[in-house]
Amino acid sequence: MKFKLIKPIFNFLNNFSMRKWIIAPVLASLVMFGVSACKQNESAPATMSSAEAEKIVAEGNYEEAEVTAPPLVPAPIGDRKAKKVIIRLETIEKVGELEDGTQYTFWTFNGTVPGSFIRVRVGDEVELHLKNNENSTVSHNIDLHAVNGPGGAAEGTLVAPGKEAVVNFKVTNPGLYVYHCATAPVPEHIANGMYGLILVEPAGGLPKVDKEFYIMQGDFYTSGKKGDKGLLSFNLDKSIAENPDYVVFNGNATSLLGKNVLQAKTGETVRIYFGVGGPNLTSSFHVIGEIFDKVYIEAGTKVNEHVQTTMVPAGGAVIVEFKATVPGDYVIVDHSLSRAFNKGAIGKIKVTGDENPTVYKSKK
Ligand SMILES: [Cu+2]
Repeated sequence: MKFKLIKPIFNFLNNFSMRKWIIAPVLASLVMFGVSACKQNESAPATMSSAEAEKIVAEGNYEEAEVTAPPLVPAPIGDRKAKKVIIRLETIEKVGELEDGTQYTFWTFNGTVPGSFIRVRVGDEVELHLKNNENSTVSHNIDLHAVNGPGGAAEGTLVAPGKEAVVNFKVTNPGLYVYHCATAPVPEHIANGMYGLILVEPAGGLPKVDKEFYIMQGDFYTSGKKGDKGLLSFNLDKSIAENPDYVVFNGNATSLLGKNVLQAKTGETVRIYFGVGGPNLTSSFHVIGEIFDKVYIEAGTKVNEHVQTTMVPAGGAVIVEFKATVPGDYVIVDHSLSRAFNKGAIGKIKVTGDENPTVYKSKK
């Protein structure tokens, strides 16, 4: 999805060390609100006591997590200790484009498809604020697959337009997890673009790489057909039949093409955090001309090596790594290739640098 105008309003200041003096009293109120809301709902995810909340605010021992729009990811966590982090997401309904001239009313987290990339580490205490923009037409919530708790926090975050919910959860398992809206009818909310990724780094962090990118695949079911101009809407029958008009990366058929191609240099190691929002299709994720040196299988802890294509389920993710050794254009696809060449699931990584004839050369 192309996003031109809306920048998340919660990124209003950059320097948190100064900002916390402004936010602390507000935060104290929000934490107390969250505690009180959770107390009324015994099935809500883990809460903290009011004493704990006051202690954290008094000590200033918390951090506003940086979140990023695709294809960017926040800076690595590295070896920092577990701590309390605050994450702010806002559900925003907005018109964007599936491709040039083809408009669609996306439902989003923070105004992008996929939603903001969240990066935390195992052991962190997360205080998640989910606001539903006042211009929304329906309620939304969030189910984070990284959460141990009813609905992955969905029950505790269901919010009407103009309202905000706060939930607290402990990050217990490392890995890369999908989050998505889980408000009924769930397939429609997801089909409109309501998904994203949350990375939970292990203690000590992930191995260092030179480049990191964030890509999610989604299938879109419209009232028209691919390439139609104007504003299209969601089509329920096509969604039930699992027959999308568009299958795209990052919400738009050209999100990783043209001026948006990903860039790397020869010799650099590249890591891609890839997820599938769905709502229906799996992905046969492949980069033409590259071999994944490492694949974190199903985005868990186990690593496979020397993989050509990795299968990613709807509501699942994978972490892949490769080294860029030969300059050129490398095409990213769902290797169910009609989706790539006819429905939009195609992107590109451009590798620049010196030729490497010992690895590859061509002569015509
Ligand atoms: Cu929703």
